[in-house]
Amino acid sequence: MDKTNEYLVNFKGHNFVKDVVNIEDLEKMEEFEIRDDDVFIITYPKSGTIWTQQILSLIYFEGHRNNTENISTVDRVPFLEYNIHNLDYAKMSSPRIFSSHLPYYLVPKGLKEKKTKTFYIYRNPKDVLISYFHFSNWVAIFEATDTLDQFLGKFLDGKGNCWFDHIRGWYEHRHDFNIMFLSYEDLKKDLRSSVLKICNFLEKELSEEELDAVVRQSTFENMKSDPLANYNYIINNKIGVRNNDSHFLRKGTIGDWKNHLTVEQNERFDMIFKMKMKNVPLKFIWDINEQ
Ligand code: PPS
Repeated sequence: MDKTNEYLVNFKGHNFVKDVVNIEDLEKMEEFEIRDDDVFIITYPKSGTIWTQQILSLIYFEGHRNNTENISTVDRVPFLEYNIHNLDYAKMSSPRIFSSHLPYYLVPKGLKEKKTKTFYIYRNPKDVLISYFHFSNWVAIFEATDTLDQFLGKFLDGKGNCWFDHIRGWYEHRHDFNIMFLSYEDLKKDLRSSVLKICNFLEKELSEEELDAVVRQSTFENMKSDPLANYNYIINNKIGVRNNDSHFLRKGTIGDWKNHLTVEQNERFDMIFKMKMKNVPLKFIWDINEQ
C-alpha cells in the first residue's frame, strides 16, 4: 500500500478514497465469498452507477420484498469496496446486489466462476470527465481542482484511476466473467428497452405494470426528487460538501462536455482516446441527437 496524497490511498496500483475505504477489506477482497445469485454493477465513477443501482433495486425489491421502501439505494445496492454503513455483507439475504468501481484484477475471484451476473455500465468519457470534475469540487473528501484544464490533464494521464485502463481491462477480460456491457447513453436514449435488456440478462420477467413502474421511478426527474434514490442527504450531512449549490444528480444528459471543453482540449482528448481505445469496439455516443 502506498500513500498517494491526503485524499487518496493506493492499493495494488489503484487509488481509493481514503476516508471511505478500509484497506483490510481490500486485502480480503479476492477471497470475498460470492453467491451464484449475486449481481454486480461495475462502473468507472460517474458513469451511471446510481442509476443502475436504482433500476436493479427496483427490479429486485419493489413489490418483491417487504420493508425495503425506506432503505436508500446505496444500502440496497452497497459498494463492495466502500462499505460506508458497515453492513455485514455475509449476512445479507439473497439475492444481493453490489456495486463497485474496482478494476477487473481486484474483484473477488469467485466472479470468474461465471455464475454471478455482472453489468459493466460505461459512459462517453468526456461526459464522465465533466461530471467527475463537478463532483470532485463539490464533495469534501475528494481533491478539489482549480481548473478544468488541470483536471483534464489528470484524467488523460489517469495515474491510479485510469478511465482507459478500467474499460479496456474489463472489456479484454470479458470472457472471464458472466458480463453484460451497457452504456449510460443506451439508458438515456431508451430507458424502457434498456430495462428490458437488463431483465433478459437477469432472466427476470416483469409484468407490463412492473416494467412501467421501474421506468417511471428511474427517470432523472424522479430520482432527483427522491431522497432515497440520490446521495444528496448522505453527502450533505455525513460526508460533507464544499458548497451547497450542487446535487449528486446534476444534469443527467449526453453531451454536456460541449459546454465545457475548448476546441483545443477536445482535440487533445480525441487524440488520446483514439490511441488508447484502439481495438476496443464498444460504441460511444457523444451527443444527445446522435443515433
Ligand atoms: S458515482 O459517484 O460514481 O456513484 O456516480 P454515478 O452514479 O456513476 O454517476 C453520476 C452521474 O449519473 C447521472 N445520473 C443520471 N442521468 C440520467 N438519468 C438518471 N436517472 C440518472 N441518475 C444519475 C448523474 O446526474 C451524474 O451525471 P452528471 O453528468 O453529473 O449529471
